[in-house]
Amino acid sequence: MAKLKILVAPDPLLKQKAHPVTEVTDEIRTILDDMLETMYAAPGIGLAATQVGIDKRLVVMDLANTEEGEEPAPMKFINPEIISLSEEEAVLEEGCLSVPEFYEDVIRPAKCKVKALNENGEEFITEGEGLLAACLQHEIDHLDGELFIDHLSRVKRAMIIKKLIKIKKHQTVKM
Ligand code: GNR
Ligand code: NI
Repeated sequence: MAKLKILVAPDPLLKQKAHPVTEVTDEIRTILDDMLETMYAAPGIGLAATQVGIDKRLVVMDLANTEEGEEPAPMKFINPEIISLSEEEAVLEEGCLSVPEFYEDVIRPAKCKVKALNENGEEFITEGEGLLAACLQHEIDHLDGELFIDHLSRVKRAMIIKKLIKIKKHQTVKM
């Protein structure tokens, strides 16, 4: 297992549309495990391969509240695709490991249905609402080069990017 480096906006790699996985191999299963390790260490509830500079349509998530005693519930998605979205919308405060320290309300379809492959290359469908729906859409957005701040007003987005650039300028390289 290896912990990967999470890219922080603005980074041109975060704006790239990731390519589908053509074959589910041991290499893919290793990347998914490394992504889970990276996500748990961050900590976060989801992570897309784009965020760790890997150009593949891979997502991991775990929405279990382990602080409340729930067992970890890792989820792995290969080539996830939204197959339906509700007309009804919902607002949820989102954060992102690639937009650290900023939390904003995002309006999205309240429910979604996603088709993906599991780590054995078998197709499955997940249907969700609430945090699961928001997280699935947030992660699939990453694979398409979109961040949650792209759902905010231009003014809010520009303000956040400006602050992130300022923070980066003041950072010294970690050795
Ligand atoms: O850790 C995360 N929390 C979160 C909260 C609300 C909606 C989406 C998320 S995903 C985020 C981790 C992340 O950046 N995934 O891409
Ligand atoms: Ni994110």
